[in-house]
Order: sequence, then C-alpha cells, then structure tokens
Amino acid sequence: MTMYGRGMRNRLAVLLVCALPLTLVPAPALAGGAPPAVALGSVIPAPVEVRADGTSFRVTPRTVVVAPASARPVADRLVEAVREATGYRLAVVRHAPRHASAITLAPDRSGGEDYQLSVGRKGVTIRSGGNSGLFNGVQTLRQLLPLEAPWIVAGGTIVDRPRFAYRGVHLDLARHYHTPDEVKQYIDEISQFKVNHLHLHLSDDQGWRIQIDSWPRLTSVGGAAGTGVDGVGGGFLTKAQYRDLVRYAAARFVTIVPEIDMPGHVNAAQVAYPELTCDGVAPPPRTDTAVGYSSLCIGKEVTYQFVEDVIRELAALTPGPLIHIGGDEAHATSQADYVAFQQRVLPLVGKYGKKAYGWNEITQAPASHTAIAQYWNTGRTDPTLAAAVAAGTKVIMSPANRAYLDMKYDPSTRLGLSWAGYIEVRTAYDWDPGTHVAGVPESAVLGVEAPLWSETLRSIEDIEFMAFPRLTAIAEVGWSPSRDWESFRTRLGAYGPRWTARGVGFYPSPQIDWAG
Ligand code: TNX
Repeated sequence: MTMYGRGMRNRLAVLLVCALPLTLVPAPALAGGAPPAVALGSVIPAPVEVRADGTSFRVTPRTVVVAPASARPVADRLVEAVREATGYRLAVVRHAPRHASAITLAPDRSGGEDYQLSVGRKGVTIRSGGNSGLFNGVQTLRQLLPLEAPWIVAGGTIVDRPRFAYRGVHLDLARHYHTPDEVKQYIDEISQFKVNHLHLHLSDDQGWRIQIDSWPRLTSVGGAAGTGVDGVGGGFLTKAQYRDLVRYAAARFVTIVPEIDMPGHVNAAQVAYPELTCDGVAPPPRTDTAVGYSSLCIGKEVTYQFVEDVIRELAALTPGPLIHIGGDEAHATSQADYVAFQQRVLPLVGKYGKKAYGWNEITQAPASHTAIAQYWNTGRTDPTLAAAVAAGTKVIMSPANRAYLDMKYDPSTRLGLSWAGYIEVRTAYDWDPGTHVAGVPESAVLGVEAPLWSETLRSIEDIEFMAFPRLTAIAEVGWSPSRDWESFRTRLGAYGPRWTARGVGFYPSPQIDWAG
C-alpha cells in the first residue's frame, strides 16, 4: 500500500467541513499520475476543525517565508523544516513581493497556542496571537507536506487549539545517562506533535546528572563512569550544557522541567556525601534497579541545607515556572517524616520563585495544596489526591498503565518493564485525563505527561523505539478535544513513512496498518 492508501488515488476533492471524529478528507488529485497531496485532516494530534476546499498550493524554490521581526525565530524553524522536507532554502522577508508564492506567519489577536492555518492557491497563512501558536501551525504544515515532490499542500483551513496547556514527556537521565545531543534529538521529535514540556529526571539511586556548584561531589562521584544501571555509562550535564539544552528546547517551544528526586531515590547523593545519611556512613554505590531503599535523614539540618542549595541552583538554571522535587516511592521514610520533609521542602521551591511539582505522594502533605501533583498510580480512585485537589492541588496525569512509555508493548517487547501492564498503542490512546480519577475534575487537570524511565534504555534508538508511536497517542490525548481511534490509527499508519525517512526506528505496532 502507498502512504495514502490506494482508494484515495484519483478521487476528486470535495468541500467538506470536518467535525470530529475526523475522517480523512480526500485530497486533490494531481495531473500526471503524481500522488495526491496529504489530506488536510491527516494531522497528529487531530486539529479541532478542518475544512478542505479542493484547492491546493505548491511549494517551489521561489516560495518566500513572510514574517515580521517578532516571528523571525519561528520563521527560522519553518525554513529548517521546509529544507529538511524538500531541500529548498526559502528566503525570509518582511513583506511579500507582489504575486509571490508565500508562506506567511501573521501574528493576530488569538490566544498564545491557538493557530489558524489557511492554504489557498497563492500561499499558506498561519495566524496566531503568539509565537508558540505560529510554531504549532508550522508543525501542522510539516505534516501536510508530502514525503516526495511535487510539494503540494491540500487547500482549506484548519482552526486549532490545545485542550490542555501542559503536554509533556519525561526522560530519565539517571538510570542511564543520555547525552545532550540525544536529548536534542528527542526534543526535535516530540515538538512535532505539539508536546511543550520535557521533564528531566536528573537524580536517582544510581547517579546524579546535573552540576551543582555548592556540592561538587554530586557529579564528580555521582556522575562518574559506571554510575548507570548495571555499571554502564555515567555522565552528567554541566551547567553550560544544561543552559544550552534549555535554549534549544525553548526555540522549539518546549519548556524543560528539572527534577531532583527526594527524600527517596538518593543513594548516589549519599555515596558522594555521607553526612546526608542518619549514621554518617556512606552506603555502597548501587547500579541495580531496586527502588525504595534510600532516604535523606529527615531530622538533620544538613539535609535542608543540601536541599535548599540544590533548589536554589536549579531555579537559577530554570527560566520555566516549575521545579519537580520527586517524592515518589519513599518507602524508607516513615509517613510522619515524609510529611514533615515535604512541609519544609515544598515551600522552598516558592522561595526561589518557582512552583513545586512532585509525584502524587506529595499530596500527603498540606503544603502540596499550592503545588502540582503528577498522578502516576494505576487506579481510578485516590482519596488522598482527591482531597488535595479539593484543597487546591492541580494535577498532571501520567497513569502508569496508560502513559508510561517504558512499559513493554506486549510480552515479546525486547526493552522496557511490565509492572504496570503492557501498553499497546490503543491502550495509550483510549483514556480521558478529565475523568480518569474520581474527584479529579478536568478543571483541576493541567495536562498529561508521558514518562520514559530508562532502566532498560541505553541509546537514542532505545528511546525512540519505546516512545514511538505511543507518544503520539498521548500527545493527541493532551491536545485534541474529542478523539476517535479509527481516525487516529489511519493517520498514524500514514505517518509511519515520515519516521522511516528520518531514521526513527519506531515500534511497528500490529494494531496499525502501516503505509509504505
Ligand atoms: C516507578 S513511577 C518509579 C521509578 C521507576 C519506574 C519504572 C515513579 C514515580 N517511580 O523509580 O523507574 O517505576 O517504571
């Protein structure tokens, strides 16, 4: 089968207002047996409204990108994307010459992430009130460019906006370190699906992955060679590398959210600084995958000096509003100690101008009522979370049996874990963050995040195999107001050749009819 399906060839385009659930609108057929343009509705995540009008636009080497100075950063991304797709190096101009074939970025008064994309015979116009919206429109346009010449885009209009403001992924750099270049490659991929946050898990029992000047042994010891699972790898981000990553992500409208996990998951810090244990004795380094055995010493003042130094330095590195303080699986901390710890630590994040974000266990502490809880459990009820929500806590949904990208797809998957079950594409797709947990209404949900723990993942190839295609399901759960599995699986099947063309080794799920 071709990328677009045999049945779509040579059909006439029709004027069609596409109310969700999306159907694939036949795209204009072209003369000379060339493949039809990509159907206007064939976008992931599904846009809110798609109206095909039967016209089309052709991108040529003489097409110009028109953008005001304020939108120049987005224009640069657009030029890069068109070059990657077509090989053309389009010029960027402030004003279009008369009769020019143009792709225009037009700031208007709509909301920041909303955008409208119109494709007519003379050009493409993307309108948005914010550069993030213009960037979203550019990501849509990328998916509408065919994989091969002629570079014809189907005509019509897309009106689009996100359901949730927070659409995130998480990457564990602690269990296996991943280099800045690998993280950048991941950012390039996720941002194409309008994912706008990257949560980096920067410390755990095995290793510590971010430079902290006031506690230098965290990285000289905790980031040394051999600190990955099974003694593999090691490494850490210097502050300069971290700042560079933050800038790279920001240029793709992705906000980096740093996490330091505490009071559990701290063995690497205690190996480097034995005073962080209650008896002052350094534990042995650990590179196995057990969890829940380490704890900061809740009664010692040095613990809070350490935590405050780390939060202060992280906050200074972080232009984004959030700092994640972990808080999961603190099985070696008594409940009373856990609450006492969080009551001191959650407010420290505010002291340095950031909002506290933590795994859902933090909701045991009243100080979490002004924080954000990340729901990672597998149940549909959680009275502690629901009570916190009633008191003001906001939630990001990452139910492990739906959103965990480190779960195996099925029992034969070579990588990954299975403690939360197997997660095929449809399982990742068929759930609703607004009704998932009793007592957590949509109004309390900021969005979704797909964690990728790296106990079994070493390379970018491993990351991509586990993330794709499932991440696109989570991206659609976070973006699209109403969803339809049949429509999604058709669009996903058509998308596969794009990953192949970019060398992304995705999992070829048997639930999908892959094109090409
Ligand atoms: C649970 S989910 C953890 C991590 C593991 C993960 C593996 C959560 C907040 N903690 O420590 O890496 O399972 O799936």
